[in-house]
Amino acid sequence: MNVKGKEVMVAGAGKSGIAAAKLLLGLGAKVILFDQNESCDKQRVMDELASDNASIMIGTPKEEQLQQVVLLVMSPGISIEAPFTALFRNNNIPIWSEVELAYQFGKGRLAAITGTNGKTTTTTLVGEIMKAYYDSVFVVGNIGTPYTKASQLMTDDTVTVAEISSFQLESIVDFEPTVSAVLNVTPDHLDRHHTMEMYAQTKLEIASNQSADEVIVLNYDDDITRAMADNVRARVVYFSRRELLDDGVCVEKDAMVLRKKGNTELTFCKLSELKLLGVHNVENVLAAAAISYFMGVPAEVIHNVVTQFMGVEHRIEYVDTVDGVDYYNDSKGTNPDAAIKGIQAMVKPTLLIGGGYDKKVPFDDWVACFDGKVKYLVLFGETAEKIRNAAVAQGFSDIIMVSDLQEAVNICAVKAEPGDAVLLSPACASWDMFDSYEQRGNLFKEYVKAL
Ligand code: UMA
Repeated sequence: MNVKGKEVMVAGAGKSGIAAAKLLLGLGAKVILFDQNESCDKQRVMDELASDNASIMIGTPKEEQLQQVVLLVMSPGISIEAPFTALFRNNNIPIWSEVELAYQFGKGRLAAITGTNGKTTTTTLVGEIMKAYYDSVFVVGNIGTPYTKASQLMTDDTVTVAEISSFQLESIVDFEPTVSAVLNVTPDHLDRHHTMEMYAQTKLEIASNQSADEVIVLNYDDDITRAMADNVRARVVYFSRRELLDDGVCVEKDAMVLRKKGNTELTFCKLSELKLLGVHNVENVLAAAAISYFMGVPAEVIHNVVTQFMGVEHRIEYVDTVDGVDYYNDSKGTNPDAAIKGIQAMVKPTLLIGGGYDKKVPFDDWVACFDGKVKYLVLFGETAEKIRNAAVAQGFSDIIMVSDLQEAVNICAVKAEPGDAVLLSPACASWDMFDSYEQRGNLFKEYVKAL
């Protein structure tokens, strides 16, 4: 689509909306940004865009404002079911997600990674591997840097590594990764996607335009992702932590290997060489090795990077030891499955801080994984009551209700004994009380440092 001189609307004036608007302005479009939040700082947005071809309005557009509009670009935080989208559909105006816009005007090859959990670690690791082998590499998407920020900097030799959320996949059109990956699908974002079937279907959109000469990396150990193989055109490469696959990337004795037709072709690394903790990270490294290998990176380069990789911020991140108590920040544990990985990685008696924005998912499986390890469960936020009920129903009653994160940290410091651990792993998004999981994690670290 040629947008030069044309009117394009962008929904949402957050990170994605601003980056999308800047890309469109660079392409010569006239951009009308709109945001439904009354407290959106219009001046700040206009200062950032710094263009006479940009304008911003609060609220949603009216029919009469759409006369000249050729495209609507959606920020990921806004559902494709938002009532205003009907107006655009009725006027036959295409609706693209911000990642579709980035893809349309980007260049080079793309590795796109989705899944409920492990996306950020896997994307970061694939990014590191790519940077060790290729000259022009961008790591973008849900990880925090909008994909549209990089589009105009790309060349035909660029490799883009994109973390892609289900939100971003809702309105893709031509988006076509060279290698895609779906790491796992467990309950999350059901307030937006309604059912697990619709959530999984949205995740599988990542492969909807891939052809037989492209690759999709799927988790063999997850029933939902394993079955996705039946509904894709791309060549399927499975990874498995649990089974010795005839074809795929898996664990053989103490090594991560690539197998073809029942034979071991090559070894990526030994498990004992990894610096990352937890079995979930074995899965992330298997996936990263598979994605990178099929993006053309030799096994020895993959070996060098995965054996040096230390993990990402806000994911079971060691913060400090205060009075003999270890504090860990797992603010990125934003759903029950991620939080299960958090508690499973703990080796000491743990005071667990949880609760947050209500995504309408059950907490029973999380509580079932406490496994005698949780000394106290400290709860705050929108879901505190719901989690307390789930815990009590399973006979767990060492629960402390607090009003905010600061109080949670303080009470943990009082209750913990030397040799214990305190883990912030909320099993919920942060949006009831914070802007983002990063803000929540950074505040946790500040409160710990101030103890
Ligand atoms: N807004 C509306 N109407 C709505 C909802 C939001 O107008 O119905 C406006 C808000 O007022 C705000 C703007 O939209 O001004 C925010 O847009 P956004 O929610 O899309 O947030 P961005 O700042 O653009 O950040 C987004 C991703 N956020 C979400 O998907 C909610 C970031 O993922 C991502 O890093 C960033 O784009 C860059 O690509 C964060 C996230 O929480 C980490 N993702 C979810 C997750 O990982 O579980 C999916």
